[in-house]
Amino acid sequence: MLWIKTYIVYKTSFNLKIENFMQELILFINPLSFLLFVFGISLFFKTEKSRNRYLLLTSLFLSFVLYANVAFYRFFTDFLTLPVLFQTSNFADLGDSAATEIHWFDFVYYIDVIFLFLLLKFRPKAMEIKPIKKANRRAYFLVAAAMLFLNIGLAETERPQLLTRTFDREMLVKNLGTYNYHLYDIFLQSKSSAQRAMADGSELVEIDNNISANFVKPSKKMFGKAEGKNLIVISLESLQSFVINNEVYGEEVTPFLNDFIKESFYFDEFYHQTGQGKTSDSEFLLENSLYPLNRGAVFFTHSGNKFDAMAEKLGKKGYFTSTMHANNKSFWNRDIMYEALGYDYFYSATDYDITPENSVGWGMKDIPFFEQSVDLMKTMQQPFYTKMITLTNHHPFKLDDEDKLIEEYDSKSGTLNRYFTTVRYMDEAVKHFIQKLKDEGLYENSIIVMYGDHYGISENHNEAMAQYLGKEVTPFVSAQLQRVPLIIHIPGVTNKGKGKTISKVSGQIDLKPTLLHLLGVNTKNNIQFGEDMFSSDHRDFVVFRDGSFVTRNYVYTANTCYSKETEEPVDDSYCEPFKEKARTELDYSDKIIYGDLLRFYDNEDYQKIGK
Ligand code: GP9
Ligand code: MN
Repeated sequence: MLWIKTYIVYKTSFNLKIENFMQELILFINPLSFLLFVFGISLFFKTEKSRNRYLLLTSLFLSFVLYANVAFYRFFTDFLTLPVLFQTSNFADLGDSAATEIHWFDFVYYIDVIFLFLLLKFRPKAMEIKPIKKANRRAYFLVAAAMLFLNIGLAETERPQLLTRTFDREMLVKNLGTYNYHLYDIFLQSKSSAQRAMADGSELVEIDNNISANFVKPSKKMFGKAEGKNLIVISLESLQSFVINNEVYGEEVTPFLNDFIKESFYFDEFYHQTGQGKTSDSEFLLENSLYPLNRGAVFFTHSGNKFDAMAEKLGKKGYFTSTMHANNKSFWNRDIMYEALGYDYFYSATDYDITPENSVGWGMKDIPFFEQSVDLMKTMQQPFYTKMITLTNHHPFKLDDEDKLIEEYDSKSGTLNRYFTTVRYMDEAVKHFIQKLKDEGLYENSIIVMYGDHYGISENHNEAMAQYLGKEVTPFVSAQLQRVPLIIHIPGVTNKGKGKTISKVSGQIDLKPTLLHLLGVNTKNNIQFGEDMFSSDHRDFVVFRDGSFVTRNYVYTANTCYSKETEEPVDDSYCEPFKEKARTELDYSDKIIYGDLLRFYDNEDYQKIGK
């Protein structure tokens, strides 16, 4: 009964997008494995009375969990997570809103429990069963385990890396079921709580000393150059540098950006440093100048941490801070994480007018997204900082015919072939956006920063990529392909042809100090691993999340040291001096996140030990 009820609740009380038969099937079977296990425990009970009591209480408890999600969903269109329940600041809001979302007719959510209760009371005979043999019990649990593996197997084909990447709660619930999802959530939470509990402020001292010793002074010329201006950061989905100033069959892939670069600072040796958390990892880097994690998305695993984010700092400086992204707000746990980063507001799917006509693939198309965003921007208090996240240039790179502005490439990889067309569309969208900013009078008082969030073409497409590039994709070339464009436009500084290409080896970790310095905010005592990219002291060095790194002359990847000049392997000793630095940085950053060390930063005890 609970199984079928859960499925009915899925279909009636949550808004789960089901795209095909397989997804429907997974949804249908997903409560089963957990319920079989939990109710299976009753087979061990010696007396009928205790067994029945166990069944009834378990049904009641699980129905309550399901119902709590329903009530929460009514208000937040999201599923419960432990951090949400335990974040004290959420609690007051929660209580209030939960109360308004509870109705008398909600007893139907317990109808099976009521039925079970009545049955036990008035027809106990119907509940009698003979004691079960050991072998049968074993067979029962074998079936339950098989069910679990079937479920996980199907989910894995539908959503590869579901568990390691933990994309979205809706996806977890759709694929694993509410009950398993809660178990998984408890597991994630207890793991990070344990690591957090074991940490103390003393670890921060060494890290802090190391960071202070390596602090790079801001460029005198650029510090405060854009003070008081709005900051518009655009995360360009899956945009890699190889398409910039490049063509497909004689047509430019990014005609607008190619021009815009000439009116901006363009960093052509800038790398993404993301891991499994993809877009969210790039946001994490931008905001904190810390590395994301080796596995999983830090947005999910450590949203309860204390951070010292750019959004919060700018907020303190009087900026109105927001993110604009026309997607489900719980994707990458953004709604929760943005609170921790100190954003004032998150313009998500519900703030946009999204229709089937203006959507493709993952959701709202970039052109209408930008258009509606500028309208929202007009209502913002100035100066503002807003981060916009585009969506159309996302795998599988699908476009409606009318949006295809150039021809697809022709190789064995449909993904790469289509990629050029969606990049071209995104370029067009940015062009419209800039025009609209000008029309609305926002252009001249805003600095505009654009960066590619992470790669779009994975190594699975090396063969097609080699065909396009006209050379083999060696590990060296692969590392070079992790370059993403970074464009910084500062009105009055870079316009009218005064742009400049800067070829410093740098990465997303450098964004926070660079941008804060431009806006006149010092970062001297900050815990950060990035360096001001305009400073002449900035070191040519970038570490990838997997430990690979790039220096001015060398690339270290796949356990091999490559010379940038010859693109060939060279003696390991050339890379040796940087290995230690790469390892230490990643290690320190991980320690900060796992131990939630920034919570000690303002703390008096820390001040005593530390400074
Ligand atoms: C989803 C968007 C894409 O909201 O940010 O996520 P990705 O898969 O690129 O991380
Ligand atoms: Mn992305």
